[in-house]
Amino acid sequence: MEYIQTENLRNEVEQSVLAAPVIDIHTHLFAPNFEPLALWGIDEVVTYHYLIAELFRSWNGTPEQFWAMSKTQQADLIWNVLFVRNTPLSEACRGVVAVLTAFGLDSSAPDLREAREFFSRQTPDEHFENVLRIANVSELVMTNDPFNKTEQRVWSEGGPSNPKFRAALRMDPLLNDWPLAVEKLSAGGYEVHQDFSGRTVKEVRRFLDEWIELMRPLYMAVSLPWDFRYPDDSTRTKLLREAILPASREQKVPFAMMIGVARAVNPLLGDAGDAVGHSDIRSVEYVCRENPDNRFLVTLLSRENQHELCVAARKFGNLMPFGCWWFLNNPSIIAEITCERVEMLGASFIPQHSDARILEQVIYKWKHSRRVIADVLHASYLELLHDGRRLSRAEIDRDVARLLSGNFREWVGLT
Ligand code: RAT
Ligand code: ZN
Repeated sequence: MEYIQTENLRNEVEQSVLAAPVIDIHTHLFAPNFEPLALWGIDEVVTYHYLIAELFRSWNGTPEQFWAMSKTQQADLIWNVLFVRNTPLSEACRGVVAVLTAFGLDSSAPDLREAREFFSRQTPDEHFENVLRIANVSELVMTNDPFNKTEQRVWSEGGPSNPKFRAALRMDPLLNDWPLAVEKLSAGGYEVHQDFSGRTVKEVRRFLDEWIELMRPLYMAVSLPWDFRYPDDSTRTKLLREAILPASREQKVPFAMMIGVARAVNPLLGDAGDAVGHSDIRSVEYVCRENPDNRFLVTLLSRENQHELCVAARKFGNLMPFGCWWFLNNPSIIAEITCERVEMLGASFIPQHSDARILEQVIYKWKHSRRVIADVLHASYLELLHDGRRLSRAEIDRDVARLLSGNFREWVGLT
């Protein structure tokens, strides 16, 4: 067995992390045949909602003025304000720069003309493959809303045109807006009632089973508000306990909880108007304790919750922490979270997901995350060498493979 010398360690870890294909376990991307949901191209990249939020830090217009513009005008404005009149220092801005650079485009350009010409020459099927190849993403998981009309059409016609796009059955309407869900379920022929009377629970279960059969999702998922409590006397607890968790258990489809959103603190900004709140880790522990035969994927939005999540994962083998979500997806915070996870959990977690909404974003989100993950692993291995352990490249590759794909594959039973 050949062991790694300290001076070669950085190189070996970096090579390993760059070479390992990743499974991107949570995105908002869609295969090309989900058009118009499948977003790609420069105008989409530049009007990402993270950048819309940043526009209002440096532009004096109003949200009403912004929303009255066409997408092209919005992109031109954001480009001018955040990339020409200011240095694109923020993580979301830097991401656009990295995407342009990956395609050999000039990120210092005064306007988007050259980039628009480039993207208009791409054909979706090839371009999608090309982007996934550049990002070294082997498979990715979409966010699939069974109440969406386009989704219903695509799934009834046989599902994604590209098999690398896997499904996640998103439960938000059901768990976060029960009156609306009752309307939609009733319209779909399910016999459900606001007060849960009659066949309601059975019918919700029928709805879930039918969509699991159709989509073959790798997991079910919900984003939950920061003040989520379990159990309580809400319809959410009832639905979880009587329909969703039994379905998840019996069908062996893990349940993902993404907790910590404060929705629409500034509703004028649309998707850019959400914020963060501290969540209750006792509720996560309660769910895991009450349902030992269920598997959970959990990510929390508040930085202050991350240590608690690591502790909870040490107590519950059915809890898999994942990703540095949304406002946490910044290099300094990814470094901190990944470091504490390695120190408390070894390699038994899923360090990151991209949350990409626009195809090309996987290029920068994974470029940036891989770099931080490599830094953290390097520092951890260095400590291990100092403590006297020998280390081979095969061992590093084994850890990296677990982190970037193996843990998820095993958790969801993906072969
Ligand atoms: O990260 C985001 O783009 C958010 O707007 C949300 O989509 C969040 O990731 C979610 O899945 O709810
Ligand atoms: Zn998301």
